[in-house]
Amino acid sequence: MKAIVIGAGMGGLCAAIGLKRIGFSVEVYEKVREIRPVGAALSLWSNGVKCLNFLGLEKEVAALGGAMDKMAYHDGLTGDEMTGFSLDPLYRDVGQRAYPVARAELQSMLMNTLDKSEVHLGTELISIEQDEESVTARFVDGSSATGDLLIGADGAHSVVRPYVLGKSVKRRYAGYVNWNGLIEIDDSLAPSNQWTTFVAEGKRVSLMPVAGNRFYFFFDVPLPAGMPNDRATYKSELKEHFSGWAEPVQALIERLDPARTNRVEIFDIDPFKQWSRGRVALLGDSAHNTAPDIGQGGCSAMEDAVALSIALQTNTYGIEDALRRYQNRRAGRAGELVLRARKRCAETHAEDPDATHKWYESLRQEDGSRIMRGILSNIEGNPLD
Ligand code: URC
Repeated sequence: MKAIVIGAGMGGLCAAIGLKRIGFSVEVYEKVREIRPVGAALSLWSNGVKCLNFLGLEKEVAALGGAMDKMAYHDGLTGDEMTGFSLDPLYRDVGQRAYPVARAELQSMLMNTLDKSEVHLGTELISIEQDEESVTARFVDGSSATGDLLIGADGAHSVVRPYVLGKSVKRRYAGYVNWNGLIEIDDSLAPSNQWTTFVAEGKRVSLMPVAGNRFYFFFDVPLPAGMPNDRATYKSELKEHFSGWAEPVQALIERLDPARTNRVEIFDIDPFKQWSRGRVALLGDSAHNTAPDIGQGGCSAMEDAVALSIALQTNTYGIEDALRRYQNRRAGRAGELVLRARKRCAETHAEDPDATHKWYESLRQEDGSRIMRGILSNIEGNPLD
């Protein structure tokens, strides 16, 4: 059996690794010559880590993960701690730590797990054809690839998605801009083993440890879409948006390197249930483009990869049946996470200022149990609980 995977992002590579493990041969096709993720890092909550463990990458992911032992919220303006607690009870409940990781490092670790000959960079898909026997992908350069199935792991702007759905879907602007990057850990910014978030005015600033003595940082600011994106003004814009905020936030803005900071307008897509068409199925952002507000986008793609290999391990009734079972197993859960992220996004970014004010008040009463219950409910329901 041969699988054609379109897209060499995290989802596509994990799918290829999973399919190889069940004996499929794989060919991955990626349109760009070099993958440049839009985010500097990402949260691998315990469900994502379990998926990588299942794919045989336990040691590798642990080596990339930051020591996120604790979590805290601070008032962005005064700097006062609103709540702070150990994440250990959560990790014990689910049987696995979480690992924030640098995206580029995760990407190259996954890439190195495959043979070089299995990944074709700079090969852009233009069309798909299938019949009872096989599926063929045709590429811009005139080449083509034929296999038993095709996985569309080609991201938020997927070309495979309209093929599967028979129509295009619109992305929805989530209402905020996210600046993100990596910075050397320094205790004057936040404790080195803590996920620290400063909140006020419907904005937030967050620092998460990743391996190599670095924090992943991100700033969220509710803003209209389509404003100019100019590196030269990142610092002055952030200084203005966060004027009057606490000292660690000012120090972070001062120290960040605009040349290596990303500015991303955040979009998501209304969940949809049709992920497969015959021998073709969607996976990762092409199937469930989410806002990053619960840190589940990458994890969900990894869950897809594991569920796909589990579904395809049994193909008594053929590939189409296995892909339909994969779709039926995944679409509900992944869609639910998209909607949860949307809900958290609304509360964090003051879509309703009163609700956000109430949330700030509740953080001051929080001992960690309510927040950990929320995170737990995102983690549970994964294919490897
Ligand atoms: N929660 C996360 C978030 N990760 O676990 C993450 C968030 N990354 O709210 N936001 C973001 O950009």
